Amino acid sequence: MDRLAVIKGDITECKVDAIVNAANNSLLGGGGVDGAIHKAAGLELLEECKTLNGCKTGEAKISGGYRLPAKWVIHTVGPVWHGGKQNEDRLLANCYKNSLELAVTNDIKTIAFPSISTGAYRFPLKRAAGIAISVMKKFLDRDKNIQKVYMVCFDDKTFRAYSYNFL
Ligand code: AR6
Repeated sequence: MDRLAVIKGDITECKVDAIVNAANNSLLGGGGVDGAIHKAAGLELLEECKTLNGCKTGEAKISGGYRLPAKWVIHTVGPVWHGGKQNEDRLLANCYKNSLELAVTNDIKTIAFPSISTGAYRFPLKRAAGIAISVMKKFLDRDKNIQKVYMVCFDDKTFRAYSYNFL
């Protein structure tokens, strides 16, 4: 699968058409990768996000990238982990699926994802990695529009989890 790569790095520095943000339902910013993306993009991103009317868990919305190297930001909201019986697996899969679908709709060819829900939202890392990689592989198998998907891991533990599932 040469159209999918697992890398270690900072997603705000990725030179791709779109980066994905692990946002919250308000889309008005927060900590973690969300905070880093807003900081790097500048206040205009927040201004545009105010017009998007939030986002439901598992869904995705698109904005400009402003001062980021990426032209677009796709905002998706992962599930908060509540033990696994509140549809968390499906909602996480929907984040990846809906973000990729929105990318295709907007003619985006290269896209970078962070590890959605595995920080503040406490989704178990190995389980999240399995879901993410399987959704991305399945999507790329049937859709030929997207040229490259990067899974961008911020730390070693995350990198190991996604690399393991990638093999
Ligand atoms: N580049 C790539 N990955 C990053 C970066 C970065 N610059 N910074 C952090 N990560 P989290 P969540 C990783 O908590 O669990 C926010 O406050 C981080 O190490 O950012 O979906 C939102 O507003 C972890 O592996 O997202 C929501 O309220 C991964 O990104 C809430 O957190 C996700 O961690 C969403 O929580």
